Amino acid sequence: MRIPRNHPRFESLRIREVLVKGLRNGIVAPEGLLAHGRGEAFDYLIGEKTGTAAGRAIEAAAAELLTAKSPVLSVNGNTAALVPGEVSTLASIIPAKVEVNLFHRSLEREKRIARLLRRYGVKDVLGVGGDASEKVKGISSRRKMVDPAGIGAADAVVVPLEDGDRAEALVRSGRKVIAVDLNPLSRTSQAASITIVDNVTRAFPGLVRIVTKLKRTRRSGLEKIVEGFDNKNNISMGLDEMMAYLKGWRLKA
Ligand code: PTJ
Repeated sequence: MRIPRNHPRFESLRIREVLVKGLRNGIVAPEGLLAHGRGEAFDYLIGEKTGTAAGRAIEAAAAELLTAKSPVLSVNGNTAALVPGEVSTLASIIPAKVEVNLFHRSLEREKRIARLLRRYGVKDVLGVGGDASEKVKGISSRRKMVDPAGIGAADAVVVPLEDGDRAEALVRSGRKVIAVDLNPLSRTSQAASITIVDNVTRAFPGLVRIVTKLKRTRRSGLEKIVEGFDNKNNISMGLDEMMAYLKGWRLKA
């Protein structure tokens, strides 16, 4: 469907169309549309913008990724459909590896996502088919299989639109987990080391911007940013921002 540019909900409708197209092209799982619906509802509650707390989390995540020895961006269907270019740019500027890791696993979809990412410039897409040969302990879903060259060897993993089990297991394994999740109450958000409560469509361009800016910062400066970040406090701050935004609506009524 062609959405008129002057439609007041243009961006939201555009994103929906991208996901529907992704579903038709075998990139997005049907469940991905439902997950997006939940995400959209939370996006409404934060005013569909990157708040101060999310901005802080993006800065801490950028610093974490720039100081990690072996950072990995984990990509699922929704992320591949929504921000393929930003995944590619971010991977090259950090630099980080890119691994396909699906909750609703299918070889066909893994291959399609890998092809899409390669088209956007990712040279080496990990985790496809038999390449995901290592098991992460404590995950019951098929997401447990990871690439030994990617998440298997990673010390920091970016997990957009994640399910709680894997986030918890990755944290337990000693890895730093950076979640992008619009729901601040999800198990993923609560378990992650750094939680970016923002739409992946804003968080990834934000990460690209801040990583580019911090790339020239000394390691000690980056470590200071990471050490000064408290995830629980930051999530609370984000919830306060959300409530203040909602209160604004109450006064309008
Ligand atoms: O491609 P697959 O097979 O790996 O499947 C991907 C989905 C998203 C279906 C799978 O990971 C899943 O079922 O996820 P959940 O458990 O529904 O969690 C998704 C979380 O992402 C929810 O908390 C949503 O609020 C949130 N979310 C949805 N859309 C966005 C989002 N967060 C950030 N940006 C979004 N655009």
